Amino acid sequence: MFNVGSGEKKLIGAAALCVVVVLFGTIAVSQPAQGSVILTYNSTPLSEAAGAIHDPFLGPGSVDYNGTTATMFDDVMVVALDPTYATWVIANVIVEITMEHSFIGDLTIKLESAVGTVVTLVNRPGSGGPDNGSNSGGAGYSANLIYDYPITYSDDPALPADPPLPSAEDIGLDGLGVSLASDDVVGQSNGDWYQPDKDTAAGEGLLSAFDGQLAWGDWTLYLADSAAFDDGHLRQWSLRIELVPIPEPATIVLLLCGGVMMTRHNGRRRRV
Ligand SMILES: [Ca+2]
Ligand SMILES: [Ca+2]
Ligand SMILES: [Ca+2]
Repeated sequence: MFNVGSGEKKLIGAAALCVVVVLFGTIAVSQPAQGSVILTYNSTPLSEAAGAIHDPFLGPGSVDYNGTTATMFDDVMVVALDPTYATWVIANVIVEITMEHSFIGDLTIKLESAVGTVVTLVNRPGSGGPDNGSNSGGAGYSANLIYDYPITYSDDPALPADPPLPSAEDIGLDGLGVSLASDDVVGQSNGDWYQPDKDTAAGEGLLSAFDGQLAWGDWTLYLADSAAFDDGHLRQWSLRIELVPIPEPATIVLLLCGGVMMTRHNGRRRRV
């Protein structure tokens, strides 16, 4: 049997209290659906000319995609601060893109959050080429995107998981895994919801990478075309952002408990 002094008893008591409070805090925090809010933002629609996505070899003055966002077509959308949720953080992001293109396998699309995290939504689906703008690795899928069939990118685990959303790398396949024809429309004869591309060389394929961030500020959609012939246009995109409150009570208790334990621990060491 251990002899426990009054100091140790207080320490054990504080630790036990912390465990209890943290447990309750964890339970509260593990229910993000309670008290979460979903905010939706739509970008300003672009004219045909303003939404033209650069196709390589278009001529003097053009900048070919080289794998950097600086060489991609970009469209910025402001997610303005909502004072009601100023300190809430991202729990989920879904993005819908309305565009047209006559060869989806040419496309690389990325989304950058307000704090600068870049996620690759799709990288030349059907092509094993690297994410560097080179036209190597074979042609991708030849099916088309049209304005009437927007495509949604999501890795929300709460969405139907049976079957799970297909990877955007398979966006040009029908339900049987067969390539769509070159004049078929993605989302018309196959699904219009996809998980971000897991094929990307950049390894940035999860929208959950935004979780825990503040949403306020400029979000940027980037698009690039890595193969000559066939091009397209962006018209509009939208963000569905789920926010949850920062788990303040549990966080504060955790910090307080940590401080108490450290103080007592250091105090004991100093007396030895
Ligand atoms: Ca690919
Ligand atoms: Ca086509
Ligand atoms: Ca092209």
